[in-house]
Amino acid sequence: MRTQVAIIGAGPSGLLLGQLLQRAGIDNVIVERHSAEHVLGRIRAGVLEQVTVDVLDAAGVGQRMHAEGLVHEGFDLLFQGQRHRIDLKHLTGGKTVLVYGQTEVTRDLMAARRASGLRTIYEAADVAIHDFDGPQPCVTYTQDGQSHRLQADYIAGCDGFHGVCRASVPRSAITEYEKVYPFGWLGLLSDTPPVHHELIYVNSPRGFALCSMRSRTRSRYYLQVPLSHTVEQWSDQAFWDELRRRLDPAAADTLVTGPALEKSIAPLRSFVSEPMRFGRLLLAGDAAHIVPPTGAKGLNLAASDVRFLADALIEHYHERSDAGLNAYSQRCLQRIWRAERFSWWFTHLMHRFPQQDAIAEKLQEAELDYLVHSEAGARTLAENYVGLPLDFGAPRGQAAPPAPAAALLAR
Ligand code: FAS
Ligand code: PHB
Repeated sequence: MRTQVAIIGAGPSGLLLGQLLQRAGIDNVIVERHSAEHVLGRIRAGVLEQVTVDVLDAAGVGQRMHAEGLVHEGFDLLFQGQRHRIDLKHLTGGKTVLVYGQTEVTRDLMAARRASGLRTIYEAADVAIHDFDGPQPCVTYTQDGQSHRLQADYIAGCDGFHGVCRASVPRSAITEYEKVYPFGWLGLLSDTPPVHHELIYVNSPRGFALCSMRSRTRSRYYLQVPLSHTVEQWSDQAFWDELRRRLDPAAADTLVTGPALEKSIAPLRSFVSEPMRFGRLLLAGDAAHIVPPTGAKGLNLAASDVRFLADALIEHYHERSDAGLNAYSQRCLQRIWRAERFSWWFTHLMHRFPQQDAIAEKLQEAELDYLVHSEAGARTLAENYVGLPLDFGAPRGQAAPPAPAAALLAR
């Protein structure tokens, strides 16, 4: 079998890249180790930046997102028992975020891929990548006991943090930066109306909590828990009782509880691998970086990687130029490190760290107090939360990045 681009992983990165390339007439095959149902069953991100919305529109999968997604113009910070609204729209000159779950994004991308007729190989075992430092890379895998080989011009490593692609790069060719946080997020999904019409980020003496949502009838809540905890030790009732203890009285009194549709504990880490290109292998999304979910950046960073990668591959095939491929790693990493810094800062601001001493708690409260009383302070939080522009930090006068090539071609 042969294709132009072999994509490893059918999560949002792989599916979005496949769709952008297909719309530009570039053949691609996705090789995924799990079933589509398994991929859809993972409950993850909930908040989309405008940059991500634009890329999904360029991929032709924006219809349901715009119909069902919830435009959010702000969120609340809750600390010392008081709620303070961060007015994103006012502080950023009109920008907002869209609440639309990663599961739905993935579902929309899967539907578009089925309609495109492109090949997606699910439940592929023993996936391995070869010769990506030469002109003829290939992917091997087994399925139904048969061995298969997929020749390609390029391999896109969209296989997440635990994937095979980054692991296949010689250690001497890659640098990894990592910080593991001493707590996890216990998440619960329920068919109950959200406790508030916007998100509430909580810094309480008992730890962090987040009140989020997937729709006006489906809620997503998180509690900071010690790394030693397992999901089995948290009954639904225990979850709701602890969430109430971390909320202000008004929210605690109006919280609607119900059975968990899903409950899981996610570890928190900051992770970046550099560079992101190794010959004809290019990494995108969680395969190259991880952020603590506090700043809602994981899925959004994956989308901007994919936009840069699709633009570069389209430029290679349509304009016979490798400028985009040569600049890919540097363009992604500049945006990645800014999101890593914001996610690290927001995580430190909102969580209680084990052995956190009294002064650390007072300094946290002082920073929160400053943020909610200073327009300048709140603006730094808001502009990072809605997502920095793609050309942020470009030398003055340098043109904004071109519209996604796929979007131009789609017109
Ligand atoms: P993904 O990990 O989503 O997808 C990678 C795909 O590659 C998977 O389908 C996997 O099965 C496949 N794969 C792996 N190894 C393979 C192999 N050897 N061969 C073939 N296929 C292989 N982000 C937020 O913004 N907010 C959140 O609240 C949030 N919560 C999260 C909770 C958890 C538990 C995790 C793990 C992540 C969370 N994230 C969150 C981040 C998440 O949304 C990611 O940023 C997003 O899934 C990135 O998408 P991908 O890069 O496609 O990686
Ligand atoms: C979510 O809804 O899953 C979510 C929202 C905002 C975050 C993290 C997770 O910062």
